[in-house]
Amino acid sequence: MKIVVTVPTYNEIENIERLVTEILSQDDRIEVIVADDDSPDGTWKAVGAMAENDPRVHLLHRTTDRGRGAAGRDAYAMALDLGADLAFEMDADFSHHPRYLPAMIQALEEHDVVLGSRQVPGGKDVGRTATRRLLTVLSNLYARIVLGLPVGDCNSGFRGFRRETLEAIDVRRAFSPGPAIVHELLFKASQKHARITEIPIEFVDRELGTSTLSFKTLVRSYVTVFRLRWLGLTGNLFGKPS
Ligand SMILES: Nc1nc2c(ncn2[C@@H]2O[C@H](COP(=O)(O)OP(=O)(O)OP(=O)(O)O)[C@@H](O)[C@H]2O)c(=O)[nH]1
Ligand SMILES: [Mg+2]
Repeated sequence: MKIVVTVPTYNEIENIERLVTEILSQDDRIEVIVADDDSPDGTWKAVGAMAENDPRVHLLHRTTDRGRGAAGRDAYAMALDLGADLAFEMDADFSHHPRYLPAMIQALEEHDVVLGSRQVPGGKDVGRTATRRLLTVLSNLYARIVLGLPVGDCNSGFRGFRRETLEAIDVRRAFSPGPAIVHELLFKASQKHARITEIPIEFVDRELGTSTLSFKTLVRSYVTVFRLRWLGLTGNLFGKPS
């Protein structure tokens, strides 16, 4: 069985080498794809050097169409091309700790999608300001209600899919350029009746590196959530067959 863990990165030089090493140490079957958008801090160079010495490390160096969503989509496409049976994604800043991967891998024996979740018993949001936590809770509630998602933490960018589910939702045609890709993939999977489960994680605030989250990105994500609902209602969520 091949397991691929994808990590979108933008300026994560302070985290990436340690993160990739920790991910690989969780399970011998894991390979890692880092999808970097030509980070000015040279994250892609560090990953390129790791990839030269370790066949389990892959660099997806993107130089056009920058964005968290587009990078995530291309990373899943590459995971499928590599023959992944299970494909995961996680942030590079250690908010998502690799130690949860074994339990998430196990969860995919009985489910199609697994989320690392702050919103189930045992899950936590550590080190964030009260304002930031409130923002998370509200945006989560918003996405849950608008999209009717049967999960607690639909904002979670720490998740895994079975190959068949990524194929069923045609992940190569995901259209959200930014972070709303997490809602897009989850909504599409639920529309395809995927069995979704959540395992509790302690989500720890970024210690090193800089956030890419801006007010503009946030507002765009809210608009995308609404658009997703509209596309779902009008039967256009999956587009026309290509
Ligand atoms: N390839 C790529 N990755 C990105 C881009 N923007 C963000 N990322 C990565 O996506 C992940 C999540 O971004 P973060 O900046 O941590 O966003 P956040 O967790 O909402 O914000 P913080 O709380 O400040 O950490 C990280 O691994 C980033 O490096 C982008 O434009 N392209
Ligand atoms: Mg983060």
